[in-house]
Amino acid sequence: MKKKMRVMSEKPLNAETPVERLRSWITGNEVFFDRNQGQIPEEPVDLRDWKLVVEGEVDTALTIDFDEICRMPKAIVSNTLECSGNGRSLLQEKSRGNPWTIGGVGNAVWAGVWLRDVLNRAGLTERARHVAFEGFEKSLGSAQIRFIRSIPLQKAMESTLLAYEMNGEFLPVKHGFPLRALALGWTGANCVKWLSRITVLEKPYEGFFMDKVYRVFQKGQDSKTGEIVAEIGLKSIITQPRNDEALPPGSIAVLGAAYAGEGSVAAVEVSVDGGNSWKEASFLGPHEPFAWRQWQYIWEVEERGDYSVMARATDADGNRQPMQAQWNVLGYGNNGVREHAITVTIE
Ligand SMILES: Nc1nc2c(c(=O)[nH]1)N[C@H]1C(S)=C(S)[C@@H](COP(=O)(O)O)O[C@H]1N2
Ligand SMILES: [Mo]
Repeated sequence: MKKKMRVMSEKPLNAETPVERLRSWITGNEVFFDRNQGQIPEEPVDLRDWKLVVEGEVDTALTIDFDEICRMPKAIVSNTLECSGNGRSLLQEKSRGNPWTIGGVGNAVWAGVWLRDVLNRAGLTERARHVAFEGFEKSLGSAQIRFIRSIPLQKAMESTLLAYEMNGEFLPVKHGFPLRALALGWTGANCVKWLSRITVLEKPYEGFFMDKVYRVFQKGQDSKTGEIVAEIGLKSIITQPRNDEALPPGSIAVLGAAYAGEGSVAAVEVSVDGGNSWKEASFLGPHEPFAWRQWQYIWEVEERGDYSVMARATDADGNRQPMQAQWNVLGYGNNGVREHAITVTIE
C-alpha cells in the first residue's frame, strides 16, 4: 500500500496523507497528515524532564508528571482531525497558505485523560472563561513565536481530551509526544501538540496564532475581527476513483468519507451529472461520535465520456453541505461540494 506523503514543505514539515490511505476508517499513524508551525522535536522528550503545568485562573496551580497523567482515569475516543486549511488548493479563488488538497484530515482512536478531570483537580476561579495550551517545540523564524492557542472553557470542560495514545501506541513524536490537546470535532489548530502548559484565562489568549491566523476574514478586514476557527464543517471527500482517472464502462465503486465536526453524518448522496440528480450512498464500517463515516456508491455506467462526480453530506439535524464554500483570505474551512468534485473519464 502506498505510504508516500505529499510533502508541501520540509521545514516546518507539512505533508498530506495520500488519498489511497483515506479509504479506511482508521488512518495509520505513519501516514497521518503532518501540520507544523515550528520544529518537530528531533528526539522524544525524556519523560523525566517533561511535566505539565496548569496555572492561571485556578485555585491551585499544578505540576503533573507523565506517570500521574497515566494513573488518572483513561478515556478512549475516536476523533477525526482536520487542518483548517484542508481543501484550500481546491478553492475557486486562490488563497494564502499550504496547498492542501483533501489529505489534511485523518481519523484515529485516541486515549488520554479528559481535560475536565485535570481542571477540576486544580479548581477553577469564578473568572475562568478560556483555556490556553502551549506546545514546547522550538519555534521557527526570527520572531520565535510560541504555538499557543486557547479554547472557550465550555469546550474545555465538555469534550476536550489530553491524548497520550494514538491508535494504540504512544503518540508519535510528530503528532505531539507525550501529550496533546484534542478539542473533539474541532480543527487541528485547537489541538496543541507537545503540550507543556495549560493556562486558564479570563478571555481568549492574544497572540500571533490567535489573532493573525486561524481567523476567517475578508480582504481589507482586520484579521482579529474575523471569527476564530473552531468546529470542523460538514463535508464529504471522494477517495476513489482518483480525480482525472480513466476507467472502462461497467460497475464503478465510488468511495469516500464524510464528517461533521461535533455533529453526526446522516446521509451522503452522489451525483454523476454535475449536481442535477443525486443518489444515496451506503455507509461502511463504524459510526462513532466525532469520527468520519466511510461510504460507497456503486455507479453503473455504460456511456463513454467525461463525468463530474460529486458527493454531498447531510447531518443528523438536516443541515446539508454547501454547494460552494465561503471564500476567505486564508482559505479555511473549504467544504464546498463543487470544489471537491472529481472528473472521471469513461473510455
Ligand atoms: N505545538 C503545536 N501544536 C500544533 C501545531 C503546531 O504547529 N505546534 N499545529 C496545529 C495544526 S494547525 C494542526 S492542523 C494540527 C495537526 O496535527 P498533526 O500534525 O498531528 O496531524 O496540530 C496543531 N497543533
Ligand atoms: Mo491546521
